[in-house]
Amino acid sequence: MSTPLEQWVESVARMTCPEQIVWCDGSEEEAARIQQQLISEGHTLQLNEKTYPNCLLHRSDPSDVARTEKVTFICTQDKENAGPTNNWMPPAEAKKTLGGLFTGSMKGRTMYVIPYILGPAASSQSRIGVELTDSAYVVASVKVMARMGKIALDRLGSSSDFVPGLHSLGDLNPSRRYIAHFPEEKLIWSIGSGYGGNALLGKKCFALRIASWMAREQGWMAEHMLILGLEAPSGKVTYMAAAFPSACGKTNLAMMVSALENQGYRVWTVGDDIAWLQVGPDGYLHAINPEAGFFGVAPGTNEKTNPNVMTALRKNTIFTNTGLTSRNEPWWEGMNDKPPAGTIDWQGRVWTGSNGPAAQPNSRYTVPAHQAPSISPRWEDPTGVPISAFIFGGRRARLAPLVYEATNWQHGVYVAATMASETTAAATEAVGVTRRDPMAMLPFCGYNMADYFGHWLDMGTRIPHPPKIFHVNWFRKGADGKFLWPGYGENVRVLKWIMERIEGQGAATETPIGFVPTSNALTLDGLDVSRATMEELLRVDPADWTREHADTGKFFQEFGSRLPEAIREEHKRLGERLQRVAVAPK
Ligand code: OXD
Ligand code: MN
Repeated sequence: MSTPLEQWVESVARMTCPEQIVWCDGSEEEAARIQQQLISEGHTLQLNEKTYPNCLLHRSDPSDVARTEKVTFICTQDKENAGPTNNWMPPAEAKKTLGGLFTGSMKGRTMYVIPYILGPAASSQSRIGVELTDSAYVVASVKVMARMGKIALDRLGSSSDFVPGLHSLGDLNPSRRYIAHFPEEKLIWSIGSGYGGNALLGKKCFALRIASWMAREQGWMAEHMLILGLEAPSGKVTYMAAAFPSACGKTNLAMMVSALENQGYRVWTVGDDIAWLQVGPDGYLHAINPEAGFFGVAPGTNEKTNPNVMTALRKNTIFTNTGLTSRNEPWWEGMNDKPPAGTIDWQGRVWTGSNGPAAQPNSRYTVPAHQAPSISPRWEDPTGVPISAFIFGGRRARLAPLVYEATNWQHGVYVAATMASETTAAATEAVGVTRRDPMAMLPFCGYNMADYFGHWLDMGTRIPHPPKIFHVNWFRKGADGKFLWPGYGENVRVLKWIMERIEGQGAATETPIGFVPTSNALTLDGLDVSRATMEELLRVDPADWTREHADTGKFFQEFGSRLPEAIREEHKRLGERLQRVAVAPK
């Protein structure tokens, strides 16, 4: 008798017609074979064996370099369940359209069967997925990003409890590219793209879109969040999870070298992109990192912005779409001043400076998490780490103060639901436009966002010791257009204040938007930021916030009557508080 997995593999093979089927075991021998396969295909190079041992540079099709949200679909029976912020297709139509493209799509190719575990192998919070793909690059990447092969197959046994994900490169033509999710069936179909976020189905597709649906059904949370631990001089570690839209510095924050290390404050990395959270027997929300690697944005990464990752990526790393120096090393804008002479750009052309950047703006490194010097000793703890704070943030040149604290869970959910950010290169849409991005989940929520807000509100009633909720903005600019806050390792000063607030300390003033630190509440020793700049960083401008309030009101209208009453109530209260300060005598 064949297992449910074997039956599914057979049925997919009948549709896609691969030349051969390879079941991945996750061994080192297999990894070496896959590397050779990639190199022989001609789009992947081995990097300098001395300075970047066991590292590859992969060049993707130039039309296939980022997530394509326009062709990402949530295919629920009822359109309303996908909600106004997702693209929707009826499941039958999606099966027909994509089925047509999958038919015969693997002719002459190998179909790899990749069983993988999301989360620590020994954790009951972990889940199993299986990806079928005709891309060797996907196999090599999943090896870094998840626990894959025999370990997953052994855990699965003959069970049907896995999320199936079917992926084919198809012909890479953007007009025949689709990323379809069937949350009711817990199924993923993706065709026409080899880019990580579209093709590594365990990442955004399963760990966020499908998992967010499962989490609501089962009473847990799947969030687009880093997880870090802030160690205090006493040795106590306070864990925090933070959500920022794509390419807003989650990886850098999670791996930060603290500017207050000499005072005994140190940051430990548990995860850099996704958190799965469940209420533990101790009444705290416990987070695991479903991933085993970091798929980070390369440009802008350097010894100052993220020294830990610069150390981590010196071995066993896959670089995608970076430049290549004549020493056979990767190079990207922001690594140092200027590419060395003879650098080849991400499309394999000699870099001249006038034909675009050396590295594609969304070029990436894929690196095993355990290689980070900052990796937490608890990063694979099967029970996860207890979360004391949620931090939300975005790029806001003007509006939001450096940090503020929500007054309670319901208000915090409202703060998170009203998040917005200026867009980046992580998706193919226009860069630099302000868009609403609740909980940084806009592209990743697998169901109606109004119901997702409802799930957050509901979770608040189920967590005996809920995390406190904060909002940060590292990106505020002065009148001269320059960033006011130095960011990176200095962000630990904000984390320290957050930790103090959790402990019932940390000075703050109440404003219409929440608690903002007093201008002397942050530890600023050794930092050259004037008092005036600090005041500007912490300023809450009622006129700006009144405009913001109106804008969020418009966004919320999209959800009609499905928007939870508690969100409406918080919105109304913020409006009233803003009005009160506007009319208060100076
Ligand atoms: C990512 C993203 O790759 O959010 O993590 O786009
Ligand atoms: Mn992300």
